Amino acid sequence: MKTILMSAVAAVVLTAPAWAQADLDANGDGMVTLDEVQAVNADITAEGFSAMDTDADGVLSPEEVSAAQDAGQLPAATE
Ligand SMILES: [Ca+2]
Ligand SMILES: [Ca+2]
Repeated sequence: MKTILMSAVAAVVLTAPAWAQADLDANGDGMVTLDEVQAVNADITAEGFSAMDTDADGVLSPEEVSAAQDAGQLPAATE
């Protein structure tokens, strides 16, 4: 169990460098949906989400999350 957990953590670190959106990505699929954003900050509207979703694919990539955090549109990582 511990080995599996460590492997999962290592995989996340290797595939998603320089973004700490664990608080946002509730299901751990590497992308952040509107539902996941609103679970953290219910004040974020669909319009606000669209503004952060710069490539308009309906989910926030690590880069989009980082940009939104830099712009103050999302809460910064807590770790
Ligand atoms: Ca997700
Ligand atoms: Ca996107």
